[in-house]
Amino acid sequence: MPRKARAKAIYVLNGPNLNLLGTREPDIYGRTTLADIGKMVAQQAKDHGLGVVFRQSNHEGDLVEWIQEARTKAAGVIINAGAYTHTSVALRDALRTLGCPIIEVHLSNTFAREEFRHRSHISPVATGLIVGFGATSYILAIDAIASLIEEAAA
Ligand code: CA2
Repeated sequence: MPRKARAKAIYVLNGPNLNLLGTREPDIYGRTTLADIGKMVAQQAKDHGLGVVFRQSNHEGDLVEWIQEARTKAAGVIINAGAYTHTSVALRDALRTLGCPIIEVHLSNTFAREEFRHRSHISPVATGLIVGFGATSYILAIDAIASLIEEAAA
């Protein structure tokens, strides 16, 4: 009997300092921890019949390697690259190699903040952006990516 192929998951990747969520700067980033967001995201994806791989790293190279892993293992990628959003050509190059939908998310409205946060290296290679809704940005991103995946399969 052939083994049943395991369905691909949504990769939710988080960049530097997002492990501090809920502990500092609640006026900007809210009181929800990254672990809380991970649970909310997993439940929302489950409601769409999707699995989630949820990861965070403070190291750019980890994020590059996880994006490369996503090339064969992910049905879609949701990424909050943190400050690397504004600096990393390496992340942009890695994301460009993906054939699946990519959603860029941010907790804060980066366009309402300092000028250096207005530029994103990720946006030009993303399918879409969701910014400024706090932890809800991630939930909206799950809904958006689920609908893109459903449309592509129809
Ligand atoms: O709004 C977002 O989601 C950001 O990606 C967050 C990044 C920031 O550099 C981007 O411009 C926008 C910063 C994440 C830092 O998170 C912290 C959380 C709690 C305490 C300190 C930092």
